[in-house]
Amino acid sequence: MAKKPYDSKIGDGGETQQIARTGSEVLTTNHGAPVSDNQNSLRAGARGPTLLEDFILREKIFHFDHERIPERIVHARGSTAHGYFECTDAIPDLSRASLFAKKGKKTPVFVRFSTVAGGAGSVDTPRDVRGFATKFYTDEGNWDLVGNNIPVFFIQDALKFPDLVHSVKMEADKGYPQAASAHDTFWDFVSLMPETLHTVIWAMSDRAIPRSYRMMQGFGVHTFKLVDAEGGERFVKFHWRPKLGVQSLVWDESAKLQGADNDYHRRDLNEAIAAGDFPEWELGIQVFDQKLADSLPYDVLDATKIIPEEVVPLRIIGRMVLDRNPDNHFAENEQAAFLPSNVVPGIDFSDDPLLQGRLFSYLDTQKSRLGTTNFHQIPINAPKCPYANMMRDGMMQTQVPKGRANYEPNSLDQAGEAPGPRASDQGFTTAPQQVEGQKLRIRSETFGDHYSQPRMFWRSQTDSEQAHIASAFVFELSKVGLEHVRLRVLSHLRNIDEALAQRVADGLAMTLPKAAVPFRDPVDLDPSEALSIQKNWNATLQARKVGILFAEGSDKAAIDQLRTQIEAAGGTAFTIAPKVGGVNLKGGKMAADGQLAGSPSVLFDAVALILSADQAEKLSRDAAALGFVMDAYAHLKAIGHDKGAQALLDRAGIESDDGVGTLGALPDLAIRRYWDREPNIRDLA
Ligand code: HDE
Repeated sequence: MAKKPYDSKIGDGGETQQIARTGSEVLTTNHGAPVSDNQNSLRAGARGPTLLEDFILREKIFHFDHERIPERIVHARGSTAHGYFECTDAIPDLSRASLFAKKGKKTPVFVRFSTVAGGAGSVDTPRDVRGFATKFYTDEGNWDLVGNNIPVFFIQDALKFPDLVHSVKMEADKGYPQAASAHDTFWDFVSLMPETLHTVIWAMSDRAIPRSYRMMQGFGVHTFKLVDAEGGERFVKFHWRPKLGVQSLVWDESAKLQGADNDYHRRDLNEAIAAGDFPEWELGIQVFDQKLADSLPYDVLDATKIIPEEVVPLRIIGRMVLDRNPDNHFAENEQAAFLPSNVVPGIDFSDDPLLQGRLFSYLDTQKSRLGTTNFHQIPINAPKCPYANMMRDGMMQTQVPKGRANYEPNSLDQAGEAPGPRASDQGFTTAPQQVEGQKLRIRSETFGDHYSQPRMFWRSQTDSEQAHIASAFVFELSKVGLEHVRLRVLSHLRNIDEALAQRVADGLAMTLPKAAVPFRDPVDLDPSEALSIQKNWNATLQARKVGILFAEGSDKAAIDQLRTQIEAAGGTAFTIAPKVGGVNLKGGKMAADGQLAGSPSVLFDAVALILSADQAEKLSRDAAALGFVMDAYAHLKAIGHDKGAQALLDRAGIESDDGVGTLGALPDLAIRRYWDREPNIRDLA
């Protein structure tokens, strides 16, 4: 074949090769015209100007120029997956929702996990609340449960949402910090709005640095209603419980992960699903009536409050399995539109003022982001059940309705024409509710206690978790330049817990100010075991990743054996060597999954060192190897090693403890972190 100027050169041999074409599909323009040359624009002569008539070039560049759509104002960075919900305990007595009607009934779902503050291209592991939005494609329409991994929210009234978001996003003048709450404006706002404190203390806890999307709880946050076939209604709160249990990172690790792997959570989700290791959650409900609501010392319509599981236990009614990765990020992530107003018969809203505001906001935002009222026709958003109405036309309309019945009522059927859809007795009905009162801008006094629940949260944590919370406050406030703001935060912490306030003040080297004057005096609520991650740790190797460091002369049999043991226990083994291509070992040659400098130990839950004495000596003078070991130790991870690795451990200053052991012990050690080690290696507040 004659060479063309656009033929690419490959290899060193100077041979040329036609750009690979696979498949038999013909490349066309958007309007279907076949394209003969996708390498050269139309020119007047080989070195002359490009011609305006080149519709192929113009269409391609025009489309490219408009590829981006506005990112979400919050929750811009997200990761998605498809799967199904299966009802495991039918509740027709509580709700007429068809997805809960029968044990074993499956409903397709689509989930989007997200961070809140950062832009779409930001990192996965900042300290932040995580979104947990689920779209159930039920046979009576889409139900979107648009929740978070923290069961409470910062504010009580939707009117404050723009202020909250402005304060946490990059500061308006500087354009930084990206994806971080550790700056003046956030702490200024929250310290002036004590209703934020409950969510703030959750955000300062390890809940805000999850290990994996697969290891997060999800919460509907608001109180909703379940409505049965007779119209009977009860209050409900929705909870997702991960099968793997809740696990979190430690702060230094999450900060370093931002350099090691921006896509840490997205990759974890994608790889797990691709490997057939399908993430799973249970759906639990807390159901209660008005009488119980009236008996509580807080208002169930206040989204800054939880109802502890010890007060209203969870009833598990289903499970969700995510078993399919998206094929296309844009179509199945950027274009996904979740709306809390998407409910189905059997599920209804409460009067929570934050929820009421959300019902408006999400519909509105889709028009701005997706550009058309017809965003529901985009495949990811479209119901999987039949839908029909008399809404017509608009930008990007893809449907071609037949006939002229675009109004109702009509009598076109009497003329033999299709009359179009009609409302049905079985349709969505709002449960009747007595509403009266003066028209006022007012907040109920029952929303006025801002300290009791943060106190309950603090007192429900282990010593180690409390130290993390206190240290997180110190870290964040250390980045706040305005001293009066730091003092104001301390004045609130005194009302939550004096010891917490004192620790944070000591950590900042500040003197405690007077306590803030509470609107309502806090009360001591019983601590709730369910609120601690460490007390509920699911000790398993399932979904945990072990990094195995080896080098020239390492014992191949030991590597193979460890890998087999880890995989048998449900974990993943990842090998790391100074060179990836393959090194000579005792017992054969082996390529590594990752190169040492690009595979720091923050990427793993535990590490193994399988090294000859010579190589351990050599690596003990290599910063990447030392960092690998020191970080694993500092991040409270199990370390298994053979005798040869001792020189590296010694140089890294590793002291033996329960988490440091032989290679044989590692699979058992790697199921948890070693919180007891922490006071020896980190100065916590
Ligand atoms: Fe959102 N929120 N939000 N939010 N939210 C959005 O909707 C909003 C709130 C949550 O993966 C936006 O489509 C207001 C609570 C998640 O696509 C926007 C208020 C909770 C997601 C919006 C709240 C959430 C969003 C941005 C106060 C937990 C991501 C783009 C009244 C229960 C969904 C979009 C996804 C997204 C508004 C409060 C969770 C602007 C006005 C409370 C998980 O419409």
